[in-house]
Amino acid sequence: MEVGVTNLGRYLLEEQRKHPQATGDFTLIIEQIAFACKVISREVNKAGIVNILGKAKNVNVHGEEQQKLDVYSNRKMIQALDHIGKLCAMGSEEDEEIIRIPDHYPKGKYVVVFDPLDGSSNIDVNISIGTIFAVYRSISSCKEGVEEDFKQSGRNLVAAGYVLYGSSTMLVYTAGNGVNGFTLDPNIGEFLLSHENIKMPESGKIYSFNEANYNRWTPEIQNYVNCLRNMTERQYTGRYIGSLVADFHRNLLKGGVFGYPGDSKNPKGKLRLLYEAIPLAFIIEQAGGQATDGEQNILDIVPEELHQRTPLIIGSNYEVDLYKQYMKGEVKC
Ligand code: P6P
Repeated sequence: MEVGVTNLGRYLLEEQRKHPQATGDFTLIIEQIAFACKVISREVNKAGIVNILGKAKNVNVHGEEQQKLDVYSNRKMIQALDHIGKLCAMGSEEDEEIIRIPDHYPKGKYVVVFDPLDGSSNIDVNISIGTIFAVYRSISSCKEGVEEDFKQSGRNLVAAGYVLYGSSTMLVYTAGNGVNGFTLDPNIGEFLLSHENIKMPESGKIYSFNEANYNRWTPEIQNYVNCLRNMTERQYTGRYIGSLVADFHRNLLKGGVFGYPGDSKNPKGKLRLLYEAIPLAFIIEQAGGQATDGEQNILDIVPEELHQRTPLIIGSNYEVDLYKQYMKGEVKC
């Protein structure tokens, strides 16, 4: 498809036409997510001007002080989706409980989970942040008992994507037929196809770990990172932004590995399975890479509760395969 003049709406319609049974429900969901993220982008890009910086009064489910933009972004995502009649329920990093569709709105056959503004601790220092989302088909009756809708592995995903609020605002998503990137032209308010059929390099030269956690890692993880650091034939460089979407997006385009493993203080690591690891794992697998928790493919893990954490090692096949070999003690540098 012609890059540069294809907007997201046209791309979605072209894709929809490839599926004769498609009703347009999915197309509308993605368009509404894109709309919410345009609104979020506007606020993120003026946060330094309008006094939207600083801490919101309350804290989120994880005891972290909610930045006002966190709260705002969460509200925008919910408002964009709750009334369209295509969803059975939603799940958000910012809400402890499942978000039900109000009774006065019709329900639909999809479930959407999202981290409305990941990396929010970076807002005040003007570092790129992002929205992460994933779309499932509902498997419940969608009356009560929708909890089971959120206990689906990534193998059931219909779509997953993220929006990166960086030097430009970019939406990257997959519906299981490759990964495509759309860059927001703020002058016309449209996401334009800019990165068609993104493919992850088989290997890279970037490793992205928070090495401040080094002393809490297992010896196997320490050996792996030391190996990358000392591998003279490949000359790795360390890059760590501390904003998952930004670290992920750089590696998706350039190759390499991002890791937030478990450690002696947080055995399950810090990142969330349902609305961080699984969506990114779906994207990376569609782009030719892979994601593991160290023992199994992230996409094979069935979530047991909305906010559970998981170790996440994600990136190019070479670096992730090497990690798995280190975890099994099969290799030493
Ligand atoms: P640490 C940001 O708070 C976040 O959730 C992710 O965006 C990021 O990858 C991670 O935490 C950074 O965590 O412990 O390295 O600051």
